[in-house]
Amino acid sequence: MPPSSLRVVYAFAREMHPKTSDVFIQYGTAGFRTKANLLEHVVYRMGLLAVIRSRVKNGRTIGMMITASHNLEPDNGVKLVDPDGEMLEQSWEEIATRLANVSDNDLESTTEQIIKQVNADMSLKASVFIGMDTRYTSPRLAAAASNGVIALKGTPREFGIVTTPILHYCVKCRNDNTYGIPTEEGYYEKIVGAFKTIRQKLPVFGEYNTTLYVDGANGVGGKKLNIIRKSLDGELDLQLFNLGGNGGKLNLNCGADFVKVSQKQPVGVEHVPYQRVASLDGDGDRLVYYYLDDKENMHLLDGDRIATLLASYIAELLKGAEAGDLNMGLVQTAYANGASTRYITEELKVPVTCVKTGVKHLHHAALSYDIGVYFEANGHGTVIYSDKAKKTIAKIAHDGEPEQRKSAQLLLNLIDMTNETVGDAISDLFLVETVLCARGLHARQWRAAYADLPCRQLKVTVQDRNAIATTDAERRCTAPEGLQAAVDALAGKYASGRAFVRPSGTEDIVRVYAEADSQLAADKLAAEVAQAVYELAGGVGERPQLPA
Ligand code: 16G
Ligand code: MG
Repeated sequence: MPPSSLRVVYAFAREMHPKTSDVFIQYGTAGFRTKANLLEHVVYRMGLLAVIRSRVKNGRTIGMMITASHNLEPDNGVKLVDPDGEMLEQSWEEIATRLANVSDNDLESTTEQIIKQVNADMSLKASVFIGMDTRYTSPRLAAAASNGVIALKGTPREFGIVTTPILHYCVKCRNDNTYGIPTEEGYYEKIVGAFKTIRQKLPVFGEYNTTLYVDGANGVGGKKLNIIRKSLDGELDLQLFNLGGNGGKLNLNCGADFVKVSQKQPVGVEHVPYQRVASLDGDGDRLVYYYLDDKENMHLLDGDRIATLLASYIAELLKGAEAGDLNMGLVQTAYANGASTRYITEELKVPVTCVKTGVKHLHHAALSYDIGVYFEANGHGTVIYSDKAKKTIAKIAHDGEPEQRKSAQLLLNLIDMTNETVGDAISDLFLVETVLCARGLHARQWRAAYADLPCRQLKVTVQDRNAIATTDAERRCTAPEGLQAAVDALAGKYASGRAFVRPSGTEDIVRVYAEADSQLAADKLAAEVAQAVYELAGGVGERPQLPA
């Protein structure tokens, strides 16, 4: 494409998606995320970048997802999905940030520079899949994304309202047709189809019951489960709450993030003692479970629990299949409860890697195992299987002894049920339900595997959150001076005390995490560390209070 045709890039910007704000915006852990009214020009420009990226990848399809996940309704965001359905390559984050922040007048020349820098052949075809969540600002932003794609003569395809993981899945399938059919229906066929197949083989027994309550966070995940529910033929009795009607607000006092962070039950869900409830986030890529006991105490089953449940079942099947040469590992972040890490290494005897927050880091680390199980404590995660693992399991399923074959075939069904591109609440929900059913477990028994250390998370507002620098997978901080020593001294006062501090990648705040052997101790430790952050890292606003 001759540079002169880049003029249309400017024309679209000026006429339809002008930059109206000078606030600097950064491509963070999960793309750009801020107030929706500051995003239109950013999303338009990401449409441009998606086309350039598609051409650099020889015309393979790139994804764009319009969502702000678990944030409240006024926010929105955009992230790019690479051809294999994974997050945008990290080296492009800086390019995305640059393109998002230049003035409209410099947009044409910056676009040209980027095309040169990444060596994109602009004569190639380009294809971009666009999805959005249920926010009322999403359609407008999706249109801006399409215009960006069109401005550089790429081909946009709009998927409408889909979960983030469905979009990732479709991108992957479009570029690798052995993975599945790149449509929402193709996704249901594969994932729900595998669930139904496995249910035929595993009769319901023991303490497992087929009723599952679901908190849909008033977002897209619950809506999709409502479609799936009708095709489940009674294998699973989904009772859905927070589907977005009846004045329910997206992620407000409900959803996976609310449940995990506040450790409170969501609004809008009917409560029956000991009934297990699955809570999704707004864009359907996180899942946590919980139940209330007869005194209304909440018992949370978070991403750590899901990881251990899945890993132990996969290990059992691998043993049954006698696929001993396949190694499995688990990837967590600093937020993983210390008790879970101990259980995985000492009881399950599965190796654990700890990495920085953000799916791209977990996914990357999980690739180093034949079978990598990765989960953040917040409920974002999946299982990925190497080609070697898939081939070995398929071979045993075909040629093995009868008992080996049975286990290997179950593993193949599990692989089909898994969205390997990214953490997926719907796929994870079916995986969890499969393991609970296979083992005849009640949620209480699932929870009995180990006892969580009580924990607390807090936020602190500071002048510049980047003043906090971390190392060792965010478990220690190297700046500002004296902060780590203060954290060490505070944590040392409590039995099983552990705490860390990190700048958020999605909000302009610093996060504090603490755990200890009692809830009161964890609450105190978190508050004391928050005070240390406030004092040593330039806190603004009210000083954090100690618990009464
Ligand atoms: C994003 C990340 C999530 C991470 C969270 C941390 C992806 C797809 N999502 O939502 O994995 O846990 O950010 O947020 O990577 P924070 O940096 O604000 O704590
Ligand atoms: Mg999400």
